[in-house]
Amino acid sequence: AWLKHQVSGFKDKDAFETDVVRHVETTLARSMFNCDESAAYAACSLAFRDRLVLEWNRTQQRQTFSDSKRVYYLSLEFLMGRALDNAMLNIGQKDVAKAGLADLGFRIEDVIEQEHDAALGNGGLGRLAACFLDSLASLNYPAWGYGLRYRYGIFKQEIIDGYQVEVPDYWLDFNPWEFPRHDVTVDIQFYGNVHKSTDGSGKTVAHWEGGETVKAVAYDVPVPGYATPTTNNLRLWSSKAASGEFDFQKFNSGEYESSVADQQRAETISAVLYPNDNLERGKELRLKQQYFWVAASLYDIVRRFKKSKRAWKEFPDQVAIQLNDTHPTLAVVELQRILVDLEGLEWDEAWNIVVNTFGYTNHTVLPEALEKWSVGLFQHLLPRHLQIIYDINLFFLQSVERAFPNDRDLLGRVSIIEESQPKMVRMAFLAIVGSHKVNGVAELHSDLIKTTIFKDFVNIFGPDKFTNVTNGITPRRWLHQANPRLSELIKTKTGGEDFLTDLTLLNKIELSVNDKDFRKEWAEIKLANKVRLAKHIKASTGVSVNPSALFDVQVKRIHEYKRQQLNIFGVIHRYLTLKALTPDERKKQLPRVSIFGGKAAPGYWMAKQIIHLINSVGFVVNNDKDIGDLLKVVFLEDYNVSKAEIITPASDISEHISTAGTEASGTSNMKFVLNGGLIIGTCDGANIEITREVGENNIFLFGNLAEDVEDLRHSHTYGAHTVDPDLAKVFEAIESGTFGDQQDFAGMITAVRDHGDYYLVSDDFHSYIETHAIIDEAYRDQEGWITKCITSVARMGFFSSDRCINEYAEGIWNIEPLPVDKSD
Ligand code: 26Y
Repeated sequence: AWLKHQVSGFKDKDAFETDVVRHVETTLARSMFNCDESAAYAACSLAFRDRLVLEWNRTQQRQTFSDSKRVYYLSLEFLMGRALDNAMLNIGQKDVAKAGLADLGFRIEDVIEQEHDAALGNGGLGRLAACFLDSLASLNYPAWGYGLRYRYGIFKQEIIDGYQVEVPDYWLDFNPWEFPRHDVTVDIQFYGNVHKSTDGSGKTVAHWEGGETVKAVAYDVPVPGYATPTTNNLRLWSSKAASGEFDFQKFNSGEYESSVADQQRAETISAVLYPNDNLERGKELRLKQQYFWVAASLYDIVRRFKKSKRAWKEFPDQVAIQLNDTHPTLAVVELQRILVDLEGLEWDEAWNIVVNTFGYTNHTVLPEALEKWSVGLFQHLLPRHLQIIYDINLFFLQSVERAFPNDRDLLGRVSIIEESQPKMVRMAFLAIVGSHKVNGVAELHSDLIKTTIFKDFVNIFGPDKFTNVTNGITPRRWLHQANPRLSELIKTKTGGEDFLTDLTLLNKIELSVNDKDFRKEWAEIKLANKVRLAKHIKASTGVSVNPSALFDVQVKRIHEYKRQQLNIFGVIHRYLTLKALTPDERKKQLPRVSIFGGKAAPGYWMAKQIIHLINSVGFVVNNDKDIGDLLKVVFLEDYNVSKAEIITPASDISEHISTAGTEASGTSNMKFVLNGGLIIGTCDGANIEITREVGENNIFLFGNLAEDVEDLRHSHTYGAHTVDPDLAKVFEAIESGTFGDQQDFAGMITAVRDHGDYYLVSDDFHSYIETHAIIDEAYRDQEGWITKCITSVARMGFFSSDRCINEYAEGIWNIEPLPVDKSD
């Protein structure tokens, strides 16, 4: 028992307090008399961190000694949010902290609030990576995340006069959750030239020489599992000038300025997260980020493997690497380079290892989001990698030619090099060729990639290489942490906390769907969550909203394909309809609050126009005396993970209304339903599987199907495009200046009316409006509504990221959990 493996938490609240006081007085060098909330946050975090690091070290030792296969999740984005609340809950000692902090004069909520979100991501893809890390640790899988330690995360959004303004997110001022590893560094090379020579045996060897070198420094973040001692590692790389602080030679020879400039240029690599989501811009610095991160991570992974003294062919038995979208695809090339150029393996032997090591997850079919890099840029920045890509392509095309002789069109279509002007490297094709499995993130999406963008590759490699792993979310953060009262209530009906590690146990609450007390408590919790959000709305926008109104929420990145414009046009339609009623008729209407949130990429003009229209509509509607509480429209500034934790539990209806076939999965749809809200949505992404699970009666679907989108688009271009009559009235209102200068919104209208309505806003408008009317009627029947909500939550077990991670582990990574023997 002297080596007891369990989370060594605090014995009691007094032990916790002692540690907090010690950190305030010694680590922070402050006195308890002037300990404010931010110092309390710091000390509380340090106290919990101390507990975590012990388990973290043990976990790493256990994984090393057991010699088991590990998965490395490579993602340019990890949207982690806050760490303290999560750590307290996963260790199971939030109540201890709450009592201890109360003794010291603090409310735990205020202390938690002090933490700056770790916002190293744009949206769904980055948050998915964070949910995966939580599940990997909670399920005791040997796993590491690898990413970049951006000095600036996603920008902070301010709304000024109805417009988005971007402010830098400097989040590293005080971050107790990261550990700099100044001893773990890797030199990363860029530019230079390739020379070939012949070795003793007559073999040609490539040497990549010259260029510039930048240092990668590791920063480690502990990732605690829920109710397990397993604490995995997230390693983030930070860039630094290779010569140390300054180039001393330059410094001493009087070139002080240029030595500083070199240093700054090196540090620029990890300075900022690119804020585009689903829009590729082809910037050199982004390719530099990708190589810097991939090369450092692979060096680290290979170094660890080499310590095991195994033969190279065993590499894929020890290592699985998952590519989160194409952003880390250079890893395929880099591993091949390490094996062939540095380790001297034969090409074919090396390539076998590479392919068996990698898996690739695709997150989009949108053409503008598919990564391509110009051959010229590659030649300049990574000359040896370009040669290797050409060789990979050559051998691949030769194999295609053998299997499908004389099909030149096919060779052109699948070539990793696009023969355009300029020539481009197609990263998705490289990722497919370099991986043993390719997966989409929801059933419809996985079918679509097989029949559209990757169709030829299904013919070439066979259908088994392509698979589906439907996304999931962690119920720890998205139920237990975000909605503690609902979690407590569910616990009483499922017999304990096991549902948090086996979410299918939620089905037990369906037995209580008619239990009066249960339903009453359910409704009270939803109302309390709405009251909380109403307070946040008041504080951040000044608008008072009625918590008993129907809360209709759309929070996600602003993008034309996600169709926030459809939503706001629908809101305008509702406003016009209300205005046309008599005061008596109005009294019979259902009060609603339309809540929007989300960031627009700084260069995405149309997305910014959408934000401006939402705010302009809000300004008019919220101040219209005829309307009162019947309709409020608010835009919540700076939507992020910690705000999602307040917003998600407070929705009655949330909107997942992308043009069918465009949203790969969506994950907030899962979060809203898990928190007892219903969905209005299109037949797209995971909405379809949510419908399968919860039943058609418990979701509000509308709109055209994916299979019809192409024909509809065609009919716009070649036929006369008449706008839906109700939508035409909305346009009239905007154009007559009802919401301010119509010029400000002209682009949104012409996109639909004159430029082919690519996203089918007009085609789906009628069905959208009708469905909202159905929702009003359904909501009036509060008892029926609550039944729908409870039934839906009961059936959401499938959408746990635990299920999802188990599918990856079995079907793609071939890894096993490393059990923790409590009596060890
Ligand atoms: C190439 C670069 C500009 C780029 C950067 C970020 C491209 C894409 C992205 C982010 C994509 C993203 O967040 N995709 C979302 O992934 C989620 C997780 O799988 C899906 O649920 C969601 O439908 C998809 O849009």
